[in-house]
Amino acid sequence: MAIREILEVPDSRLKTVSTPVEKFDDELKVLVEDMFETMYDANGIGLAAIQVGVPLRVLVIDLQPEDPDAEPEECTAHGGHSHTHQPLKKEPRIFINPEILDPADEFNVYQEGCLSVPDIYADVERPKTCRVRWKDLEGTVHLEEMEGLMATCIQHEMDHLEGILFIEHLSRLKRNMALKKLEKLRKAA
Ligand code: GNR
Ligand code: NI
Repeated sequence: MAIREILEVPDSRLKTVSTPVEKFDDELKVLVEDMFETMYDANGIGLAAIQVGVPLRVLVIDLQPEDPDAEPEECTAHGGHSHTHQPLKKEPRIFINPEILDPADEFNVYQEGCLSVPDIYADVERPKTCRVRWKDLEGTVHLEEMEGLMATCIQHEMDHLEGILFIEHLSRLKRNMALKKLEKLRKAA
């Protein structure tokens, strides 16, 4: 397992249209493992393979819902003072060669972020629900109706497979403001 480098704008590789997986082999399993490790390390809820520079139609998602039954746990991770929070119940999901079917006519607005556009958040409108067909690591086909954050997230990830970033859904004015802000944050860092 390894954490891989996440590509950031304006890296032109993020504009690649990714190609379908044809070989369901050990190399694919290693890619998926590394993608999960990279995503968890970056505190993301989803990751497309192109974000680690691999132009294949592979997505990982973990919305990490809080486990309501779990005991709060002690945490001293962030520089000293101890506090408690609910531990996260991991719910890793793998989507290979995913396709979106029947996007709803009704739209939902969600404030999105992207690991490839760090520290920028903006409202994006997308179909509220959709059906998704995909393959797992064994090549078995699955079909499921998605709603809520999962519908939003999988559509954000599907965009990556077409070389599209969430900021491309914004008006030119808002997109330029976001890119200027990113430039400024980078200079300050
Ligand atoms: O971590 C992420 N959060 C997020 C929030 C709202 C909508 C989509 C996302 S996906 C993003 C991780 C990422 O960049 N995936 O491509
Ligand atoms: Ni993203």
